[in-house]
Amino acid sequence: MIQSDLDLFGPQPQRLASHTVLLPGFALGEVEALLDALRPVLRAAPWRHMHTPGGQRMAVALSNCGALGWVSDERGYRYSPLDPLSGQPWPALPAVLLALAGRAAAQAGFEGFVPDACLINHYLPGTRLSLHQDRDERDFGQPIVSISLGLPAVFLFGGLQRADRAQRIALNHGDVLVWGGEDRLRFHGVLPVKPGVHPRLGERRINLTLRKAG
Ligand code: MD6
Ligand code: FE
Repeated sequence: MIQSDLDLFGPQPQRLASHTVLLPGFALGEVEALLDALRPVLRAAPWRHMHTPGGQRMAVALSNCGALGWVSDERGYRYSPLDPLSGQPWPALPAVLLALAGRAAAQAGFEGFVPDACLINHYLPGTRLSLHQDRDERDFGQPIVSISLGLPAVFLFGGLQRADRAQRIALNHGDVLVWGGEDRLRFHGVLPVKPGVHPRLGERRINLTLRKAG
């Protein structure tokens, strides 16, 4: 059967918009290496809940690795070379993450992507991420590579205006989403994560977004 022959190659990349590609299961072969690499990162830079400039505690817990890390406080959003909790530089970007991000970006048509920041988001069941744009990076010509682990989530993929209708995209364990070009400033968010227990990660979703921030 033609269908089962195709299945030998796994799920195919899906172009969701002109410069946005979902690579289903792209990270599955490297989950253990990624988790091994994240353990020391999270020991050095533990999960924390940051506050928005308006003073709201963010529901998502986060950390960073790489030369720059995304931080938010009463002064605003920005990338910083230092972890405000420790006063030390963020842990280095693990080689396995750098390599995976480069391969995913190339697969999606962005050659030569070398990220310098990885934002690590942690969701418990019920946690959501409200609609936002990623615009704290210096060069919007560079894509973002997003790796999803653990519980599934519904990603809201909107337009360039906050009020634009959003597509709903399922992001599952091991999926990689690459976006850039004219899609780079689309509004997006994550619906509340449904209760569940992931066989490898338990009651959590972890999302890694790799960026060229500086
Ligand atoms: C998340 N992701 O999936 C949050 N931003 O948990 C993001 O905010 C995001 O996945 C830019 C590009 C891809 C993303
Ligand atoms: Fe984002």
